[in-house]
Amino acid sequence: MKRSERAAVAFGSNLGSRREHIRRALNAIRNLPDTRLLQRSELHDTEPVGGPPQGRFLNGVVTLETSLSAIELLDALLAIERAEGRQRTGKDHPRTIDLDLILFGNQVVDRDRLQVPHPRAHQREFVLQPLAEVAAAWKHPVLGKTVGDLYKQWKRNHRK
Ligand code: PH2
Ligand code: MG
Ligand code: MG
Repeated sequence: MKRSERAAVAFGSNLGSRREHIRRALNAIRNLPDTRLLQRSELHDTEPVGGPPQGRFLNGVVTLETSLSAIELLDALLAIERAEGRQRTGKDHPRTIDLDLILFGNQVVDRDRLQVPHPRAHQREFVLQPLAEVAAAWKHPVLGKTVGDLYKQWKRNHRK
C-alpha cells in the first residue's frame, strides 16, 4: 500500500444546474483510483467574488484520503472539470464546476501548475466556511494556524 495523504478539495458551480454538476463531480471523485471520500461540507449559496457580473455560486468542500500524488490528483480533478463541460473562457468567469485542491496533508507545493496550500484559500469565505466544517483542526502548513483559526481571523477582519 502506497503512503496516503488527506486532501481537501473545494468545489463551486454557478452555471447550469449547479446541484447536478456538483453531484456528478463528487461521484467522479468517489470513483477515482486509490481514493476514498471522507467528508462533505454543507452546500453554501454564495455571492460571486471577483470576475465579471455573474450568478451566485454553490460552494462546498470535500476531504479525501488518497494515495495519488498532489499532481496526479490535480490532473484527475481537471479531467472531471472537463467531463462536466467546464470551458475556460477567462479568469473568474462563470463555470459549470471548479475543483480546487486546497490542502494536501502538510505538503507545500509551489510549481507553475499547482500551488498547495491554495494561495488565496485563506482570503475566501466561500472556501474557509465549508473547510472549517470538515477540517477545523487541520493546520495550514505555511501560515501555521488551524483552518478554524483562519476562519475566525477572516470573520474578525471582515466585521462591519
Ligand atoms: N471562485 C472563483 C472566483 N469567485 N466566488 C464564489 N462565491 N465562489 C467561487 O467558487 C468563486 C468565486 C475563482 O475560482
Ligand atoms: Mg477556484
Ligand atoms: Mg480552479
